[in-house]
Amino acid sequence: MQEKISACRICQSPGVVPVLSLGVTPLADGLLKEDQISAPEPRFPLSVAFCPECSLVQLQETVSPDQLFCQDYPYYSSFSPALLKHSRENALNLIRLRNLNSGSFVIELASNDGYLLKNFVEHGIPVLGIDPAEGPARAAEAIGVPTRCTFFSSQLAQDLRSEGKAADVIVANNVLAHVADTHGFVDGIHTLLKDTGVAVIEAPYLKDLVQHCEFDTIYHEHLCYFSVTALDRLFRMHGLFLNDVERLSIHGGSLRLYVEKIENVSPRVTTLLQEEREEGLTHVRYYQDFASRVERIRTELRMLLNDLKQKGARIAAYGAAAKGSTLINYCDLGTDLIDFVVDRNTHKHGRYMPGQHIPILATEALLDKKPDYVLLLAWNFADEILEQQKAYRQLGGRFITPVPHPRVM
Ligand code: JHZ
Repeated sequence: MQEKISACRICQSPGVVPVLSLGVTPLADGLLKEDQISAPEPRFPLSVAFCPECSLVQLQETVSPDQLFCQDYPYYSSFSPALLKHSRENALNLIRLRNLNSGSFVIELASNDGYLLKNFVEHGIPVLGIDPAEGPARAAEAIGVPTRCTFFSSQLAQDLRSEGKAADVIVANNVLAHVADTHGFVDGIHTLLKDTGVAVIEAPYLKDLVQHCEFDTIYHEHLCYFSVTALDRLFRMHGLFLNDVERLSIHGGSLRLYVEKIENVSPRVTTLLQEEREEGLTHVRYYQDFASRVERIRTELRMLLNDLKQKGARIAAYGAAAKGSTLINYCDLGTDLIDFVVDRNTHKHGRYMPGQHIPILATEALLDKKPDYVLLLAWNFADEILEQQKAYRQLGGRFITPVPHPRVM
């Protein structure tokens, strides 16, 4: 099921302007089992638009959340050591800054397999995770992170409030962009937050996406691509204030937002708002050459891989990431070019990449099969992966990064 928006997801203005189309693609996390590869796969248009009124960059289509996130969702945060480290530092920092203790309450929206909340549990701080994906939610429970397996909404927030629950800290990482009912979600945060509480939210930063041409992070799960300008307006519509912001390098460049009920805006927020205005993120012109830069990456990447293939090279890929699915489908990289994809996530092994049906194997396959080149689909974890694959590289194996320009590393 899919619906096309008729107005901006935040300000409801009808005049959104299309800026990029990535064609009609399968669902990025819809990894296939062996018995599914001969059946037709659902495919949906993947096109991005800009709202001149509130500056929100957004997908024009909404695929049903049940289809995207519930059963069989293969993303488990804990398979990425760098993400675990990043999340632990975030948790320890919050414990210190907010003086959290056994009398506090931390709620995480999209808590996945408990990768972050486990750090609060370890310090005796009561927590609740909320996540609709069954497998990851079960994994969280198994490590002692209480989890409700459901979508977060304004209704759920009201239900929790009537159970007497209210949060000192709400964490919501890489989920705000995923929700179709953006207003219901933010309203729910307002309901669930104590008057003195803080919501700490991470989301990929639109400016990094455009500057580094990270077009592969566009897929049906990501409905919004946020600037500080659009976020500031969104929170104010719900009586919340974006009081502080940090820029992070995770996932190709993200924002960490500190949102509260009492207005106390730091100069870091005003500086970013001003920079966005000066650099033009609030105007459609900023996005107009994006589509041609994306096309150039496709042409250059196909040329590079075809050239290597013609010279007799064997090519694999690393990371059965959602962004990898956008990349291989938009660039039409199939089994004629890429023999297999490796990934550490055991839930992905034995499956096939959506659309192109490239098999997914354990990372040991790189040493077993010794491909000459590996296309780095999870380029956002390049440092960690290159370090981890030292043995393969010492045998002469080379990595290729697709963005911001395809090149052999
Ligand atoms: P990764 C995810 O997207 C999920 P994806 C989600 N859609 C989102 O919003 C973004 O993050 C922000 C593997 N790996 O995390 C694990 C190794 O095998 O970049 C993953 O399968 N070895 C909610 O899926 C994949 O690569 C490693 O050493 O695009 C990385 O996927 C490491 C570090 C990762 O994001």
